[in-house]
Amino acid sequence: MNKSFFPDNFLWGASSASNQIEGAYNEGGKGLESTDFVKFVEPTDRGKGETTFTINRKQLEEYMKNEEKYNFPKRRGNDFYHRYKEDIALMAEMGFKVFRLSISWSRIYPTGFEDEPNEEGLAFYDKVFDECKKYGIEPLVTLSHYDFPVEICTKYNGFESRETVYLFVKLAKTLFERFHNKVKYWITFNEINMVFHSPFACCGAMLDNTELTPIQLRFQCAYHQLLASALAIIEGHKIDKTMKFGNMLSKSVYYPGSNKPEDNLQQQFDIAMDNWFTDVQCKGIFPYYMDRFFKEANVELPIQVGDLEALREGTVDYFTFSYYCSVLSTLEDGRLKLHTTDLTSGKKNEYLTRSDWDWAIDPVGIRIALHQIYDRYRMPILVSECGLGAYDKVEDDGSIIDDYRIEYLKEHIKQVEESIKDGVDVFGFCVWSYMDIVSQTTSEFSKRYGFVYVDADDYGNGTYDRKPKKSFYWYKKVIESNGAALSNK
Ligand code: BGP
Repeated sequence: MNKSFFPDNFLWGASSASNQIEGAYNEGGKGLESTDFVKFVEPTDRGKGETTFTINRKQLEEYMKNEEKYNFPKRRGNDFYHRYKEDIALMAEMGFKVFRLSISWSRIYPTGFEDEPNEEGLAFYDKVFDECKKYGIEPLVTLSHYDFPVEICTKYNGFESRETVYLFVKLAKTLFERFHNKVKYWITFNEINMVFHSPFACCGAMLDNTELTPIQLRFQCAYHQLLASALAIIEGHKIDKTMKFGNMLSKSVYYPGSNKPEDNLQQQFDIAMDNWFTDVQCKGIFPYYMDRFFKEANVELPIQVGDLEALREGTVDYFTFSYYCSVLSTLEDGRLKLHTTDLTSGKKNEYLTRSDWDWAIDPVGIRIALHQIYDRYRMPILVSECGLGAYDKVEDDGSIIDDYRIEYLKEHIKQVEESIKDGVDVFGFCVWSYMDIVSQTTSEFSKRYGFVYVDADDYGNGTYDRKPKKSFYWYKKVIESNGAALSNK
């Protein structure tokens, strides 16, 4: 067997988000959340004004009035709420050391505005953490992963308002006080920089529910999340010094679209925009180049007295990021621009193959990402998401032979190992996802990421029974051997 270069106690596992797995959207005292109103759009209708990731105020009102007319898959998830015991037992069978999950805000504070938390919601997560503990699995908890009590969206336009910062800190304090003995690792916001793509998904803000320009709205929401993250970390450290807090970045690796200096400049700009978030979260400072950008884009950050001190104090203890693919940066019309489109648009890299959903497959990119991050921040890093969404086929004998997923993961994890050999401090790797779950961007069930097949379709048909795929047994061996068996079939 090959030698392993992964450190002892390396956190092997997988990730999830409450709105994509739990279902039970109206059980246990839970309030309605933003993702309960993101409908399924038939693939043939996509791109015809029908968005799958973002909704506006007008749509939200229609969906609230006529709920029964639409298919909202995130209300169903994969039924984790009822099957968490079975699911965590499967994770344990694979040998997971860590399970990343998020807390549904509206399970704890149904509208966000209550003074007292919903005990039934807290009790549910208590049971989940206890179940993890039973198998020695470390829970890694994201406080906010793309879901917001819907009243915060309609009333405050999500993180446009500073009031939402305080509601979030109230949530964070409640969770830290309740769970500090059960949860050591926390992440404040999932993919904080995705506000460029979807202010609704990332911050609960709708572009037609505001007086602000789209760019002011994006940066105002982002600023408020950075502040909320820092304030939560300050509170967390006061409650229990042993808790560790991480940021999270959606890390697309940018390559220049050509060797034209202008494309290199755009690439540098794209990286710089991501660094704006992480410089604040990791170093507590704003990078120098943003002053000019804000001035020219007419953006004003709503900084108040005491904020800068809080941002300096509430920095993170470790770095996390999701990585799925690389993208090409090209400068068009001679103007540097913010990357607000999705991962499939723009020029395609001729050297890379693409997934069923047209995302470039680029294992070397994750090594580049790890170096870019470590070189700038010198912090322990955990890869909080990486995986392949694909159509899976159930064979006549019931098996699911997902060799393409094994290949994808194998090549990416090998590159993580290379970076460890290079000297990067990586302490964990979470695959997206542990089993099939509802897709975040398209709300499909047929975009499958898991080691375990779930018998469900885009419309909620199926038994929701679980069945390990071939990759399940492969990952089990990888974990058992602490990475030494990576190349095995
Ligand atoms: C990330 C999100 C996840 C997840 C993943 C895959 O951006 O943090 O929630 O779903 O992307 O995306 P999708 O489900 O759209 O394929």
